[in-house]
Amino acid sequence: MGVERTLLMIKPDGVRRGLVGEIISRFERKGLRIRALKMFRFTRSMAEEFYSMHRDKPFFESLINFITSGPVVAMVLEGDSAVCVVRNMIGPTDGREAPPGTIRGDYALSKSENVVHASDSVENAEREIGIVFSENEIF
Ligand code: FUP
Repeated sequence: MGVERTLLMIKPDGVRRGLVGEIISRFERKGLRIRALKMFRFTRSMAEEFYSMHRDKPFFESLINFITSGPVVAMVLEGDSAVCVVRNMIGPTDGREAPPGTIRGDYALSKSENVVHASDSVENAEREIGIVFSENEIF
């Protein structure tokens, strides 16, 4: 609780489909502050570190292939209870099950290509922000 920072990332499918502006505007309208923002492409080793908790999962290889397939747009969002608020706004992992009104519910029809990523805890947020951004890129 209190003011938190979280990492929100528009995945390669979201960038390819031209959803960047639409997605960013949802978070701005909600009242979250953008503290950092950039477009970049994951290297393989950076992606493997980012998703290290999934290393032993059967979908790991396809996840790494997908997340390195094109540029992503990542941002640090800040606000009251930001981790939980942003997770609720993106919806559950599988776009087929995500309710309408959530980003995945409105734009995804897949569990693997699900448009966005958001940190699931304050600890993971700090870890992920540290992988993606350097201190002088955060305002
Ligand atoms: P989420 O926190 O909702 O992004 O979901 P997870 O941390 O469980 O999974 C991270 C990513 O792995 C998902 F966004 C997509 C991918 N994944 C699959 O491709 N297949 C699965 O069965 C589960 C996850």
